[in-house]
Amino acid sequence: MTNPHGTGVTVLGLGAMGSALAAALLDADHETTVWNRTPERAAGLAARGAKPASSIGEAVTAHQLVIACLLDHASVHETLDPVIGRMRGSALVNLTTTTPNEARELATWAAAHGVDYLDGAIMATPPMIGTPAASILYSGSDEVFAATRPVLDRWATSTYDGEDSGLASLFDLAMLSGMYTMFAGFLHGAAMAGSVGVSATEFAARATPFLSAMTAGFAHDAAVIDRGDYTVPGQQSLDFSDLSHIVRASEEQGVDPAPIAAVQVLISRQIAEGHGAEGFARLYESLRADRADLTEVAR
Ligand code: FVH
Repeated sequence: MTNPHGTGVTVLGLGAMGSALAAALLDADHETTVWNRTPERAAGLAARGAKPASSIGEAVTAHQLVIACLLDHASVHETLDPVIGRMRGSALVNLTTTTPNEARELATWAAAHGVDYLDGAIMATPPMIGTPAASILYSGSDEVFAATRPVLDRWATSTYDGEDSGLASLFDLAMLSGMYTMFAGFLHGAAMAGSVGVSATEFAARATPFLSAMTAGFAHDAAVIDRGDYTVPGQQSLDFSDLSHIVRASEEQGVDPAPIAAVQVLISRQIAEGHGAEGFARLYESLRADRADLTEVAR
């Protein structure tokens, strides 16, 4: 599909990530206009051939494809509210991290101003942009996704998750939730080992192969969850998975048991509801969005 938005690109936001995105476009000889709230940050890119816009109005009217890579949802509105009326007919690809509902709000707001909206979630760090290791998820306008692939593919492997603008963000944040919880678990283990003088480096060397091997269990648990039958033989039961001894050991070593105690809460909840003989994957049921008792979970 040819790009009705032309080949030139405007990049708004020249932080670590926005600068990496703009640099990759310059490397691929795209005409690139850049804008940053603090204009000095455009100097390095200008030296490489980018055109710094002298105002946000000039930036969003320079090209019909506008990329936003700002801090958060509020900064997107703060930047574009004054000029959205001048963007009718343009495509806005927003790579700023937002919640799914914030992405949907931006899509609705953009549509009300005649702007096609594609949301993106970057699964990479700035140095990875333009390398095969980078991945970016997209959702929202399929027309913008198809038309701008030659630009998007300069940065990363591009995956389109559907027309619901919130989906890219949802997958991003769901994966980050898994990652941060895993890292918190690792740090808790390191603190336990550290309580007897074991260095974090030594603990990491011992924990990495074990934890890596354990991720093979994701697919098994996923199959159990999707079948909805936690009684399938061969699973480790919740009664067997009681973690109160790890909580106790952590306290005995003077280490805050918060990460493992949170898991124990989920286990205890299922055992209390009579599911102790069922498999560990049943914790999923403790976390389901439709559980009324979850509305007060920490924000
Ligand atoms: N860096 C990373 O590894 C991650 C990878 C995953 C995706 N994130 C998201 O990308 C967005 C930008 O991240 P960043 O790394 O470029 O962030 P900073 O270096 O802190 O730059 C922030 C830019 O946002 C501008 N900005 C902040 N507030 C406002 C505002 N109210 N109005 C206009 N612009 C604003 C800031 O401008 P300045 O401070 O230089 O004037 C920077 O250009 C982000 O959503 C990550 O979650 C990156």
